[in-house]
Amino acid sequence: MNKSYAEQFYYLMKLGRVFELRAKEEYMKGNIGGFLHLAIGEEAVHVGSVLGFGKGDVFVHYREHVYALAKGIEPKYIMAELFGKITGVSKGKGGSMHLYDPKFNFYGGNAIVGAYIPHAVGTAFARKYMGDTTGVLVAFGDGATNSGNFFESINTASKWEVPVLFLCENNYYAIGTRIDRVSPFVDLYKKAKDYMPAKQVDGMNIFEVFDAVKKAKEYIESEGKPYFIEALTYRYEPHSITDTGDYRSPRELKIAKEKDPIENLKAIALREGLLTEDYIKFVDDKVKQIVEDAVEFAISSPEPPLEELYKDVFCEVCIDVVS
Ligand SMILES: Cc1ncc(C[n+]2csc(CCOP(=O)(O)OP(=O)(O)O)c2C)c(N)n1
Ligand SMILES: [Mg+2]
Repeated sequence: MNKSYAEQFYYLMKLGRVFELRAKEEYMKGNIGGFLHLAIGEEAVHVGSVLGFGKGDVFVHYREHVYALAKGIEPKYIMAELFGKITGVSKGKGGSMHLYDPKFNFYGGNAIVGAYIPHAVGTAFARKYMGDTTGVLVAFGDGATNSGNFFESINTASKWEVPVLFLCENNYYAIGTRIDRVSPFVDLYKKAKDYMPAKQVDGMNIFEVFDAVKKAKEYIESEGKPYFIEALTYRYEPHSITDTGDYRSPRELKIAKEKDPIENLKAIALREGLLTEDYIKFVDDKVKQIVEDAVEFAISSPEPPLEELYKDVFCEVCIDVVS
């Protein structure tokens, strides 16, 4: 592992955390409406997978702010989207669950559990069909692995040899339902292992996530076949901002926080000489400023004008076809 990666890991994980904590504050003030799902605690999976995957399309769920930041979308456009402003990445019409920017190969942001897994398989199939070997990354939760979309996708990707990396974030809960209440086994890579190579990694350790994803990417692109990774992780916040989270004991939360992915990275990187205390301080100050600027930008941006209401709702080509 080189220094430059460790620096990017720290910068993006810290940016993600500060961004989300600030978004929570703004939600409480009433400046952000709708839903807000925070990924605090899961940053090693979100940042490590995007950087490990490198170039390629990414499809994710509704807990996607950190994925979007890691893909390179500017924080101010994400914050403005949360505020419902026209300068937002989806023109203020998508909100927190629908961040989307094809310029960054970032295809969401999807509110429906598991619904976009087949989209990722279809996209990877299309790329392969057209002679492009670039693989596709799709991330989803433990809950999504109980859906029909998930099983249909792993079946099709395996049979048709589609280069998709399936990344399951096992944070043990689907809203308030613990995984052992709804799945016959809790090691979720077992759901895919008869279809494709499948492994489990420590999702609180960004080095482990990064390495596993990088190797998986090499595999899917050289073989043209799928791969499955289960990352064990934990979300510190309740499912969404309107959830009480009281289905988890304070003790369970405390134990999870002892493995904090940012503290974990700091400890390893300082020990190995990959980060310095000065760099950490520099990043801590810088991300605070970036996030404050993003909030300022969001507050001062206008709301979408009325005439935007029906734009981007239907595909223009499709409208031509049916009219
Ligand atoms: C098809 C569908 N069913 C139910 C819901 C309601 N819902 C939203 S999030 C969620 C839990 C998903 O849990 P998981 O896949 O583990 O992801 P996590 O929230 O833990 O990241 C549910 C049931 C939904 N959005 N879509
Ligand atoms: Mg979950």
